[in-house]
Amino acid sequence: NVIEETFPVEGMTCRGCASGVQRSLTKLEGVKSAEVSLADASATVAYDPGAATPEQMQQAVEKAGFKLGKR
Ligand code: 9UX
Repeated sequence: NVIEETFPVEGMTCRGCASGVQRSLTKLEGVKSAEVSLADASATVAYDPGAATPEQMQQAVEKAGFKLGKR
């Protein structure tokens, strides 16, 4: 089971930031793919809700230096 959700992302100022957010999300178990938009300040994540939670994504993104908000 894979669902797709879009979350707001705070703090991205360049394309490198967006890559960093994408990398930290896709490293997570249960995250299938992540599409991060610098222009929209958002991350669209395809994930298995039984294997990954938005809370885990928030922690991973925070470690990378950014903030993932609630959808
Ligand atoms: Mo460069 Mo974007 O440090 O943080 S990747 S501004």
